[in-house]
Amino acid sequence: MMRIIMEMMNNFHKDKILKVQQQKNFNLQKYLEDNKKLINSRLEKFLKIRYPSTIWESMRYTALLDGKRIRPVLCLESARACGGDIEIVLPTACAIEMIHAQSLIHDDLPCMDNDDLRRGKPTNHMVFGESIAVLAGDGLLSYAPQVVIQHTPNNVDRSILLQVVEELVTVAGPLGLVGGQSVDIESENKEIDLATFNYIHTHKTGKLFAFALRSGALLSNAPVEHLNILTEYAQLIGYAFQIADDILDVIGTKESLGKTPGKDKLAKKNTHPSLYGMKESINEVERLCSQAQQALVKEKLESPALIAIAGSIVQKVKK
Ligand code: GRG
Repeated sequence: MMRIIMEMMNNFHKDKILKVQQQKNFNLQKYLEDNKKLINSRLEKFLKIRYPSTIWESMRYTALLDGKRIRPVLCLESARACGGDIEIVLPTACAIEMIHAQSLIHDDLPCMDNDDLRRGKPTNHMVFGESIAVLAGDGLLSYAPQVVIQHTPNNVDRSILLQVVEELVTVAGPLGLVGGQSVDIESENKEIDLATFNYIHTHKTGKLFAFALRSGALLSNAPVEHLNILTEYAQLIGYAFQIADDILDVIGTKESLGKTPGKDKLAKKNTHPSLYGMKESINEVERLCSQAQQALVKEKLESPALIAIAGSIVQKVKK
């Protein structure tokens, strides 16, 4: 039954794919590299080693490994698009990467996905052992809001800061990543309905993407229309990003992914390609990213970087 509904939806979506915009005079690679350098230098400072050193080394290890830093980049870019000050959002951008790193450390543990490779290097528990890896995740999770509270400049309205911190801890917890992960684990080896499938995808990925863009806008005193459009953009590309991750798990290599491919099939996970088929999953990524771009254009929110980032998700799966 679920398959029939999905096929009907796919046919409906087929007609709706708008062209994904490509940014001609925008160097996305350089933009991403420059932003990554800035984020890494702040992460280095926030995660400087202190006593007890093993836990800080373990937290630093995964947080500073060579990942894309796409979530903090989105936070910075959201602020730029709203005319905000990058110095104000940098602590929050780093906190987002810490929460992401925590989810990767815990996701890789033997009791979860049991992976020995992440970001092209041995996973945290392979280097530091399981007990320290659990604590490193816990450490990053609780240190992230502390960084936002202690390092966001004092001229930021305290009620806005409170909203940012509240949204951050909500996204990291049972109403966000933890909720998505627990439903995902319970759904392994089972047929699930569309609502459950969407819940997993939006909570494991979409919510942190949405927070990245929302926090950048909130800390820049953006008007509510901008906040809403950036949230919509984030939800769309967040979903596309998760589908792309599912696709790359099938077609990617250990070298290109920096992690073990084929894990979803092994764990009999309900992924977009396993439910919809590969071709339809690629179409869906294109449709979602195009819709995200249209949302920005409609609201006249100018950001060549956000347009290019949406386009790059499509390119990743169409190569
Ligand atoms: C709270 C334990 C716990 C887990 C939450 C987010 C999550 C659920 C688990 C992490 C593993 C996973 C497959 C998440 C889906 C989101 C995703 C596509 C992660 C990979 O993100 P990238 O591609 O990785 O941005 P890099 O290494 O570039 O940062």
